[in-house]
This record gives sequence, C-alpha cells and structure tokens, in this order.
Amino acid sequence: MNGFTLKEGMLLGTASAATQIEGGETDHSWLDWAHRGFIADGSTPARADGHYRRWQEDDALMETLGLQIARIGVEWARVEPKEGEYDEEALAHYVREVEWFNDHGIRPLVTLHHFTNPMWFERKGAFEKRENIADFLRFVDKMVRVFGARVNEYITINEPNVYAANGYYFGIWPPGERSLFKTIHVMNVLAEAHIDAYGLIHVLQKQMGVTGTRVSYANHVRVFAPKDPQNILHRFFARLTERFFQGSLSKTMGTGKPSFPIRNFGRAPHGLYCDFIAVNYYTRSTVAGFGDGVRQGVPVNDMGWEIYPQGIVECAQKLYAIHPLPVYITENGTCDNRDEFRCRYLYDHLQALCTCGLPVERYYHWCFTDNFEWTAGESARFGLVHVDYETQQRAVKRSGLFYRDIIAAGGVTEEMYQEYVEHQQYRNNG
Ligand code: IFM
Repeated sequence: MNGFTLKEGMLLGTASAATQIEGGETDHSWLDWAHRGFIADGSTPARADGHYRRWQEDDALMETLGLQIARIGVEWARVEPKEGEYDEEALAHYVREVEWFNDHGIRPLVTLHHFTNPMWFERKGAFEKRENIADFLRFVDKMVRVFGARVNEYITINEPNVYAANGYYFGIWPPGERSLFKTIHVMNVLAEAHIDAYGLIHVLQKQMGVTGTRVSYANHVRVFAPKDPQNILHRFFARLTERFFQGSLSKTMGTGKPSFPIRNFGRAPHGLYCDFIAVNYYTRSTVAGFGDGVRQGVPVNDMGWEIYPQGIVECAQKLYAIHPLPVYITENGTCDNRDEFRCRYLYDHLQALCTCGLPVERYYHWCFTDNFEWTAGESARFGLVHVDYETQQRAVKRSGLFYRDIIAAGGVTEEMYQEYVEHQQYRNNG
C-alpha cells in the first residue's frame, strides 16, 4: 500500500527569493555579476519572472492551488537603493504583498537576506567587515517596523554557508574571492549579523505588541557521506567537510558559541538564537578527500545532484540534536527541466518527513515558479509552475497539480500515488 498522511497541523507552501523572481534593473550584486558575464546561459536577473509587476497573478495562482504558507524575500537593494535612503514605493509594494497573503489565508514568512547585496553595500566590503553589520541591522529594523503585525516569522539570512563558500572560497559568486581565511571570517561576521538581527526583531516585535514571533537562520544542509565507509580518511574528510560547510556555522548561529573553525566570536552571550529549525535540503555529497562529489550509479537531478530523500530527515535530526525546536523545511525541491520526476521527488521527501519522529510543522517547496537559478540562470527549472521567459506565460506543471492535491487531501492516497508517482522514475548517473 502506498501513500501517507501529513503530520497533524503541518502546513505546505512554497519558498522563493526576490532576486530570482522579481526582475528589474535593480542595482545589486547579482545584476552586476550577470553583467560581468558569469551566468552560464547569458541570462540576467533583470528578466526572471517579472514577479514584481505580476505578483498578484502569481499569488492568486498560489491561492488557487491551495497553498497555506509562503516564504518570500525582500530585495534590499530595491528598498534601500542608496545607503540610508529608502524607497517608499518599494516598501509599500512589499506591505501590499504580505497584506494580500494575510487576507487570503496564506501565512507569510519573510527572508531578509538571500545572497544579494545592494551595490553600495557590496562596494563597502559587505559582510567581510564587522562594522558593516550596522547597515544590515538598519535595513532589518526598517522592514520589521514597516511590516508591523503583518509578519511575525522571519529568516534573517538565507544559506550564509553557501554565500560564504561560493563567494569567498570557490570564487564563483560575487565577489569572486578565493580565500579560506576570508570564507571563515565572513561566516563569523554573518553569524554575528544573524544573532544581532534575531535580538532586534524580537525587541521590535515586542515593542509593537506582536505575539508569536519566530525567527531563525536557514543554512543549506547536506548529508556528507564517506565514499568508502570503511576508509578512515574518507570518514575523516566527510566529517571535516560537513563541519566547514554547515556544522560549525549552524552551531555558532544558533547558540552564539563559536564552533571550530569559527573563532574569535564577538559580543553575544551564549544562548538560543533561533525559534525553529530551518532546513534547506536538496542532496547528499560523497567525500573522499578535500572537496565533495557525487557517488556513481545513484539517482540524480538535471544538475547532477544526487536525489537522496532520507537525507532530509538525517539533516533535520542533526539540527534537532543541537536545538530541539519545531522543524520548518524552508526549502526542498529539484531541478527537473521537463517535470519528469518531480512528483516522485515530492512524494519521497514528504513521505520521509511524515513518517519520522520529528515535529515537522512546515514544508516550503522550492520553488513556486521556475526562476533565475544564480549562475545557472534560466536554464535550471525548479518550479511547480512553468514559466515561458519570452512571453512570461505561466502554466501549472503536473507536479503543481500533485502538490495541490496533497494539500487538499492532507497527504497522498493510493489513487493519487498511481495517478502521479507510480510511472515516474529517477535517472541514475554513471
Ligand atoms: O535557488 C536556490 C536558492 O536560492 C537557495 N537554495 C538552493 C536553491 C536551488 O539551488
């Protein structure tokens, strides 16, 4: 018998990021990166989904599909195009959107930083400099006051580990640096920025009489498995890579207690700096030395990432061991350009979550619409809704209909399994 029931009270929706969907010639680090020729297919975030203008169409489609929650991002560079100067129209835009969500029974969770910096902040050295945290906090302060009681759930910083690793270690994202020392330093500054923002949001919401405030950070977490589990070096490097990529930063951000290789950590007393566990999960990495790879003969998506559904539970369990809090899957999804296996992916990951013992309260699928996937540009499709970038036409994919039906049914029945999942197979690599 196939199928499963969603956990009691578990809510389903989607996650997105402003730069990836909004479009527009906003003066930020990713438009600059695209203009410098670093996007594989030559696209830029200036086009994306044009969501900034089409938000009502997109959000109404979410409502039609029955989504209960929406994780959305705010584009800092739109709101504060020049240092210390706010764009009132941009602020009003985001307020209108969260109001719309609240009025239509879709609960918003707002991400304040999702990879992209205004260029004025980037030019100042962004999170390489501790003193620049004040700029981020000014923006946080502004947004939280402007949203008031309309939003009481925030992610301060999205995937600080990916921001630091890609921008400062691999040099493939802005600002294109390659220095282990800087990577660790930036992680350190991001952890401080999160802890300060966490405290600030709570203080402001309390002052405004807002209740039920929940704030967290969201790291991109993976399973790091030794290529040969019998090989002591493979095991050692798997543990080391996990620590450098996610373990150390997650512990430091959540507790204020520096965890190697993060050191020299600032002013925050040790404590608890998250109100829920945020899990962005996609894949498992296979490790045999420095760097990571993908095992051969395993199911992979269109970007070559291993599909390993049980990993979503393994990663959540690790974070739960640090802080036993409600679990929000703040991102999970896959690049499946022809929508050939996304239903199976959804089924396998949701089933793993719904049959585990963790208190999983939210699941935000990445993403609602296809969108600008950073250096892969428009060529990698993660959406439940297809976007024709030329015409900007939206078309709900089969996986979008499956997601709608899961929400309506509170799980997957045998009939739904047969209709959407049974015939879908993953492709193996190698
Ligand atoms: O598109 C990204 C998102 O911005 C952050 N998490 C991973 C997604 C897929 O790569």
